[in-house]
Amino acid sequence: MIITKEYFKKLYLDKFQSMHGKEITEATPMDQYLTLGAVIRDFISRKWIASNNTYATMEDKETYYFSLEFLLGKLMNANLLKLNLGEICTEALEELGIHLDQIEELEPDAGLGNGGLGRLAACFLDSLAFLQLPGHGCGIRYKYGFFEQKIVDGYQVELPDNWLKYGNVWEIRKADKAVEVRFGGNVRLDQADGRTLFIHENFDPVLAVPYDTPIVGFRNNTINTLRLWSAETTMKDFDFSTFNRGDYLNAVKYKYEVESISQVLYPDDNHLEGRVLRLKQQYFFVSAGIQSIVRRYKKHHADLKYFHERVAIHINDTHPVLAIPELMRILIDEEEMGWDEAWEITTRTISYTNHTILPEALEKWPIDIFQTLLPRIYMIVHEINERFCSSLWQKYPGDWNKIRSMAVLSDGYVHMAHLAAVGSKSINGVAKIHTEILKNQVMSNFYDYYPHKFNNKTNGITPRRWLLKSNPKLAHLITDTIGSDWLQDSKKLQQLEHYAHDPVFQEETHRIKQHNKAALAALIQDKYQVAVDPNSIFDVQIKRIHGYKRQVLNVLHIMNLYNRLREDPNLDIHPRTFIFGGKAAPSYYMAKQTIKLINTLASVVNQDSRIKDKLKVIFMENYNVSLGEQIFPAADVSEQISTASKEASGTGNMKFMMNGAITIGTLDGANIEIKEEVGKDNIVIFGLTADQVLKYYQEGGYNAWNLYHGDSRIKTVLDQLVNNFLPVGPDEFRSIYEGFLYHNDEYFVLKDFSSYVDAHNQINQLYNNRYKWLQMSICNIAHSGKFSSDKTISEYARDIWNIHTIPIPDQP
Ligand code: DL6
Repeated sequence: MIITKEYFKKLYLDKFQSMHGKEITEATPMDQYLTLGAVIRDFISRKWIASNNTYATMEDKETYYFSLEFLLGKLMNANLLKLNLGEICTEALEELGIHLDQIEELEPDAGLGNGGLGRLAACFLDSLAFLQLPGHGCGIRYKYGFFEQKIVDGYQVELPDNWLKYGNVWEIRKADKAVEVRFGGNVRLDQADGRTLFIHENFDPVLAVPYDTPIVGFRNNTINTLRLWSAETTMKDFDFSTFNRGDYLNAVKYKYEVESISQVLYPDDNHLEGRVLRLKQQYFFVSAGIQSIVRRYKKHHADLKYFHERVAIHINDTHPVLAIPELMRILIDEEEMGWDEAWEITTRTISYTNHTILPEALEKWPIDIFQTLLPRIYMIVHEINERFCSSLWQKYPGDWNKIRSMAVLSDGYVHMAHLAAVGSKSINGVAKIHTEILKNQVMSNFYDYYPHKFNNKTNGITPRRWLLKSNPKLAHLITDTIGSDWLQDSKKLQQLEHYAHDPVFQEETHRIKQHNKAALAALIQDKYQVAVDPNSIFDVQIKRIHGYKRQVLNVLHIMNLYNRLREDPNLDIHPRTFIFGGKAAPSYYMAKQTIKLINTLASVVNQDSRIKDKLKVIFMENYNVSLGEQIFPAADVSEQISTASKEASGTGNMKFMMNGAITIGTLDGANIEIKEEVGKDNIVIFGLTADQVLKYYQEGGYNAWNLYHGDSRIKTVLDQLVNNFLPVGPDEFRSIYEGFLYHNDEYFVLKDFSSYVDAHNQINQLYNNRYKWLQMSICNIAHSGKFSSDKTISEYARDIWNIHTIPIPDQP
């Protein structure tokens, strides 16, 4: 159906009246936003129903991506793009005196994730729908998303992210699909018909209510579903009969406790948060999700023994690993299946991705807490462990150390990664090097035992959001140059290689980059009253603040550069603007001090007129998906400087590359594959390799003290942290200083300092050769298709899930 401007206007006006019951002239911006959301939803609804009907009746498999995090960002503009309604909508609204970009501003970011892992889940959903694959998300509808970051006096302050304050135009509450999830209580054994029954009693019931968000396919008819669960009480509010004697306070307390399960996202990645509430969250959404999948399966299929032929369940890291015992529980306790058959089905249904090798992030739960909260699930995990350990005994008789190191239950803990490895059919890492480290170090015993389960799936990003939406001018230039096929197949971006040396294309690319930089400079001026020159090199590090990501290495290099400029203000360098953004986990002291350090340095450097504007430092507050969409297109240099071996993959590196930034990076995570793809001349690599780092760790580290004394640049910048050079007390950054010298520089910052400085000098030289720089930049864009999440998801679909393209028919 052709949608005309007039038709769109009519839809909008009708919807406005029916929703708000007043004249359009009286509309508030929020009315306008909500109306447009409802109009777009109407476009989606028919396709959504058709997609669900098609999936329900097809003879094929669906996949469910279970994740504690989905970092979606804003959806309005993205949905308009995907429905190909952007232009018509903009023009129609203009005629009504409404500016689309202004009302889009009102949409809150759906920030239901911490960073890489949650954003990856969002890109994967986008690609599933793009590829017309039947694949859905399952997670938690947090009332409060990832906290809002304010910078006060240079420090991070956390504010709640009340993203649902004005409702959510995209979701639909499905109260009729609610299920009960049970916590606590005890399990009584009984016998019936020669079977042992496991009767869970005295539990606390929690009602899991699903809210469905449509995941719109790009210019096709597919609409998949992201189902997010919200925790509610099963009783009616203040149902005093449940609380004998009308115990008002206990009723309120109980309601509060139940609702707290889906209240807030834990703001920590790469670090285990060992609170019971977190375990509750994990079981809550997993149990609700699996119950609803089994229910849907049974509606259309008679026999559960073919469940794994119709359903694939993927667990995004170990957070949803209780999917394994929960599916076992349902098959055994509710569907009366025997253990062996249930285990066969479960282990053919579930697959697992590992996203980190940091030991502090590997989940384990004290057995007593686990058993008290989930008594029946614990019994199942116990049985899984018994059977697994006895099969280990067959293979490694007498090797107790090995068996203990692999057991699901050992040393008083439930080891979630071990449970995932035992109960999944596939275990994948997220970049080649990461998978190798998993196979050869972190999970080497499991690799020895289950070699067939291990495989690599290098991460990817969606080009719809990270190029088409965030950098429309570049997207248009690409389409004008090579045609629009790249929108359907991002590998086609490679054709841009032919234009890497073309002066006209180079100039156009440059013009767009300058436009994007000017827009970011204006934003910086507006928000922070700092003038940054769009002709300076925009050198960007935006990601979570973490020791291993080494923002501090970036800072030490800036301090060194600043020292050189102070000594010689005529130093021949191209002016640089260093831009940082990222949130620290609220309880991570060193990360918070790193933010304070960046802001302190910025306050010194930005005011120093002696250095003639050759250096600026900006910390951009509250980095989130939407801010990223403004920053990636404006970057010249992408900082990917983690300690080699520590960054599983990284996906920011791919977003920068797709927008033409040059990577300065270590041989870590997906940087290695980016280098392979663009060639060594189109990336700047420095620092220790993963093998060297791992060897140092085995040997107990290196001697940072000697480096400090042996390199005057290092000594100067470290001393400047504690000698009143910065306008803070001498102890403000002492912990950072001592981390290097007295705790032996855990992340090898000083060890990599010298080669990092050299790499930056190389960046400076390269940038000064505009022809060479633009050629490198275009080469990066051309090769970024390799890192499209479409490619990644095609591989998951083919190798792990065995799902297929299911086109959804056109709707009248
Ligand atoms: O796989 C997505 C993303 C990787 O790109 C990052 O390298 C990695 O640090 C991140 N891992 C986590 C760990 N959370 N847990 N568990 O966020 O995953």
